[in-house]
Amino acid sequence: MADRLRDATLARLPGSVARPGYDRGTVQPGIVHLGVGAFHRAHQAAYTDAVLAAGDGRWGIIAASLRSPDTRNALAPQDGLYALNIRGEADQLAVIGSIGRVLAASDEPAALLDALCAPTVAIVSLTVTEKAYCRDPASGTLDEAHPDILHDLAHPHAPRSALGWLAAAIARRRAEGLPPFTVLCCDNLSANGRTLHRLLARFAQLRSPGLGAFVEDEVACPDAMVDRIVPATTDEDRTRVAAALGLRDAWPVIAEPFTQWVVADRFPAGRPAWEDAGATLVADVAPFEAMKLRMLNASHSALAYLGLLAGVETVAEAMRDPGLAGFAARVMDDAVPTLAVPPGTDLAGYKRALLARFRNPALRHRTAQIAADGSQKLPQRVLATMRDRLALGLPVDAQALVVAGWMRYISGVDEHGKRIEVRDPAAPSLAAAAQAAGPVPDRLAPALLDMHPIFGALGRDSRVRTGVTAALARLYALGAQRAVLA
Ligand code: CS2
Repeated sequence: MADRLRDATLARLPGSVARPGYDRGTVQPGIVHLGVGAFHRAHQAAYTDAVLAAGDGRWGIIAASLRSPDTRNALAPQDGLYALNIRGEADQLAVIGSIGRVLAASDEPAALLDALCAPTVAIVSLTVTEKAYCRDPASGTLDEAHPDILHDLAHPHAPRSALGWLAAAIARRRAEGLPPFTVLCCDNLSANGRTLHRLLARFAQLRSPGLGAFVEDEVACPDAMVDRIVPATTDEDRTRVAAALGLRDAWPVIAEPFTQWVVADRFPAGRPAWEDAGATLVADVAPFEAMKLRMLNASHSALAYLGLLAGVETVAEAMRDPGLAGFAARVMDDAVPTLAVPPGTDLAGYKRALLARFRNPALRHRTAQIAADGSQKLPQRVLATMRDRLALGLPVDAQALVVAGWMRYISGVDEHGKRIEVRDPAAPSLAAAAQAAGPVPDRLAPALLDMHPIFGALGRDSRVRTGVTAALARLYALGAQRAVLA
């Protein structure tokens, strides 16, 4: 079996593979990243790698997973190195060196807290997925009954949640007289920085009013829009990448060529010159983020639910069905009247580019991956557009069909009678509601729309109740591929 990718084997990579062009040994940790999944490694870590390569060695990353030790186990024996495989018309490989150390919070909690409290650390960034913020998705406020929040309030020095870790580190830095770090949310929430700031301040306040006020006044949480399609790595990918590297990499990441990062320029403790690596630093991220969530992520979710119900495995495959592809385009078009055009952007061009990205045949982005955690994703992707369209007096049939697709997914059986493995933090209560209602549109739609933390007041709106019930009836009667045409 081939040797493992690590510092000592880097020189053996073939010339075609890009690699860290800097001395990793002299890099200081300036960033702690929580949630070291594939997305972070294909996105922020790659931008930061370019900053290190340009000669600013203050911004090495210590990356931690809060749940599973798998990534630590894969990357620690590789000195944090891994391959980023860009797949499009051409195939490119680069070994990324910005992650100097990988931790698993579950078995190295003291090391993680020390890292968060290192004087050189100026930024803590996060990609922990929507559900890890312990918020009510409809209102964006802290779910104070969340088991992780209750746990972390009872055990503030042995936290489980991202909020718990941030608060523990901010409290210790404050006690030690160190300035706080800037907290950079890189998840697909709306107003992600402002939302995180609100959640963190509330959590800190529940710990102590003084800490709450400190977070409120002293901790900066800039907004950021992050974009790159990153399908989960498969064993086939591992084999292909190892063959190209001539070395074994336990966890390479796969991504599309496109990448975008729009960040609010509010970093009181300093930041890397990410703009030199292609990021856009702006005063206001809001229009970029709304465009991305409501055009890209909304149509992604549409393809995921409707495709999955029809038995379609990947986004590229869904895009080969003219009905589904047309529906994705319609979901994008429907968002447009609700959007402010971000500076330097043309929404028609953005849409064309999105459709081309979705068609990328080299990516196997599974509909099941995108369908997961819908209760946490639909509010900012689809329901926000629905609410704004209703306020503008515009029809909401397309959004209703996406919601209906999610509801049928929740029912746990696809159009071919095949069981769906529903992945959602609210799966138990959703499944109970779906089971009590049965696959009967008139009962299933209202039962799920009554879930207030997901739908809020929108679920009570008669236009929404009528529209979603009708869409669900169409979906059961015709199947997804025909329902999108009706
Ligand atoms: C996807 C996103 O899994 C999902 O829900 O919609 O991860 C999407 O691929 C990224 O946001 C693209 O930037």
